Amino acid sequence: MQSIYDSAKERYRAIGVDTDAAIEKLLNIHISMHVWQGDDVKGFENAGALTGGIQTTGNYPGAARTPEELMADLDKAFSLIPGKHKINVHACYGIFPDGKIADRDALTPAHFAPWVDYAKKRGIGIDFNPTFFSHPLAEHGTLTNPNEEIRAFWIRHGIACIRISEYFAKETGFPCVMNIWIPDGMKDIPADRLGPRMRYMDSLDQILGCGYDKKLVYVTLESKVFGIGLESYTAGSGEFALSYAMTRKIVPLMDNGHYHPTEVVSDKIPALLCFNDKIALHVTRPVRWDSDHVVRYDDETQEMMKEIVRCDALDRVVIATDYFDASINRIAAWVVGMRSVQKALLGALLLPNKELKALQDAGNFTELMVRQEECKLLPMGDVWAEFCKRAGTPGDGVWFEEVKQYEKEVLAKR
Ligand code: RNT
Ligand code: ZN
Repeated sequence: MQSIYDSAKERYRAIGVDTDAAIEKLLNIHISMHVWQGDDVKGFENAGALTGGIQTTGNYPGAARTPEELMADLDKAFSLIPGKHKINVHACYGIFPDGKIADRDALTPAHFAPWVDYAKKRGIGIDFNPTFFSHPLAEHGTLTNPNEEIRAFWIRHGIACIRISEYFAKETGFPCVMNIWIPDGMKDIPADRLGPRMRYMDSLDQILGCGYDKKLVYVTLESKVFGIGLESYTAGSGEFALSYAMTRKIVPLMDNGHYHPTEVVSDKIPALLCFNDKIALHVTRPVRWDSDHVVRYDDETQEMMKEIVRCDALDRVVIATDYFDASINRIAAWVVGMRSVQKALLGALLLPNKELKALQDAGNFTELMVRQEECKLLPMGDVWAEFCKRAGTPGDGVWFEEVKQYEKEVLAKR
């Protein structure tokens, strides 16, 4: 008897799509999974409240409190996510076994050695982020700060992070993507919009001027429209960040929570690909604002992944997740988000993209619409199940049992 997968394979073959090739491709797409979903962006510095205009809400039990707990939780999540991925670490996740916390400008590779051990043992890479928030000196701005001493502190932090990124790349053998995002901005109407941006530009120039190996470290710059308590002005706006990245030949990063609600990153991906060899993404889910809800298999996630695939840009777009929900089981949050990105990628790989483009170019818009609609009800779920099987990962309907078990045995005891 024909298996469910074989019958799905035939349906796809009828429209010219090779499901085995799609599965194979998906198995080789590595997504950078953010560690900060596991502990609500707290880190290991005992820094107190999360600042910088971002917010986690909820107090679901079981958040990781130590590096050991966070790493164990990451392992649990990775065991339920098909394929091999990378971890994305923030500078506030330095590890201080003697309890002596190094300030942000004094962080060294040694403070991240346990992360390297973790990654090496699992054969994965590490991406990195300087942390320009949740710190007493970040209260009135970091890289834009008019106080030169404070600004210099944050420049030193940026350079320290480049050194740590180089260390990650050398040790793991995978290039390290280092993303710069600062929250700097104003709650109310500024008297000077140019000054902070000029200082931001100069600070970034100083950080990048430290000298680093561009083959080991890809510096990305993330833009934003506004943050909580910073509603009127953001120094690192879309225009600022994109212009900076392009003139300095670093990589622009788009977080799909960082635009006006009717703007879509899916449309921006091909626009930026015209001019940039590489671009980077933070995949998140904004609900009315940059709320950082768990990524789902929704329209915009599908549309973004379609653009990456049909622009033939899987090796040019760096995909990372970025969200933090403290109101639900955090392992499930990781797994749902990562699997949703993968489902969206699979959906994109299972489209007859060449044929659909040809219909567009021929001006055959009626048939284009018909075919696009028909593709929606093809048996992608059966291909997804086969993908999970080939990856050796529990399929839908099975993996959540393991999360429940882990919650009972591990998380509930924290
Ligand atoms: C904030 C940005 C930024 C952070 C992380 C923690 O709005 O999206 O990427 O979420 O650095
Ligand atoms: Zn982001």
